[in-house]
Amino acid sequence: MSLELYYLGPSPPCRAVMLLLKAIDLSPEMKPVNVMEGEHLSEEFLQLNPQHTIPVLVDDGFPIAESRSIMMYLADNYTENESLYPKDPKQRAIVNQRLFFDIGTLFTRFAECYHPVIWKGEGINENLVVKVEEAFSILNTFLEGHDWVAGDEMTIADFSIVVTVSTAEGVGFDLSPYSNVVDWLQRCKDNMVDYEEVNQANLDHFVEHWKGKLGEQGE
Ligand SMILES: N[C@@H](CCC(=O)N[C@@H](CS)C(=O)NCC(=O)O)C(=O)O
Repeated sequence: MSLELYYLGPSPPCRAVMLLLKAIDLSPEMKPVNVMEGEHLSEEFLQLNPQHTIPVLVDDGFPIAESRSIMMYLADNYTENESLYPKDPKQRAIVNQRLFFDIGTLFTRFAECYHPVIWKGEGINENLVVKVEEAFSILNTFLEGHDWVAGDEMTIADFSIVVTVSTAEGVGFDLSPYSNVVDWLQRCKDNMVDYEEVNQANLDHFVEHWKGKLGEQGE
């Protein structure tokens, strides 16, 4: 069997997959792809993923992109722990809903609002902040009375959403109005295997790099 993950530590979708890998105690061969240097546009990488994004998992020659589908695949094939991605159709539907809420609403709104700030040094657009706040309110509602985003067990949706939420916090989005989210984030930090190493350290590295760049632009 050969299993490889093409990744870069600071990348949010890569961090989500890496948190799941720790949870299921699986160690694929790690293949760094430096997107800053354009390595994701090489002929070899485009063969694996014409969409030229990381992460990409390659399982015995079978490549799969998109972090959430990678997590579905890993949970279906590489763990006996059914609670991470339940087989029951209704429970699975809730997990899927949370994953699609993340890619379609939470992360998307965060990226629309903050990527111009992060990558282009632009000022913050308050109209877009309102949309991010609305998405965080919805997440807060999902968490009402529940320990995890899809119910009472940690699932792959928690890995997906925790990288969005922690990255938002890392670039200055105020989580304090969303008390369920604040409590859940602490629960993730306390319960996800190697959270500090896999998510926090890579996120801190990303934020440091970003702040350094902002400083350069301000000079
Ligand atoms: N929805 C994708 C997003 C992947 C993504 O955009 N990755 C970034 C790094 S964080 C990337 O590879 N960017 C290079 C590109 O889009 O060409 C996922 O969850 O895997």
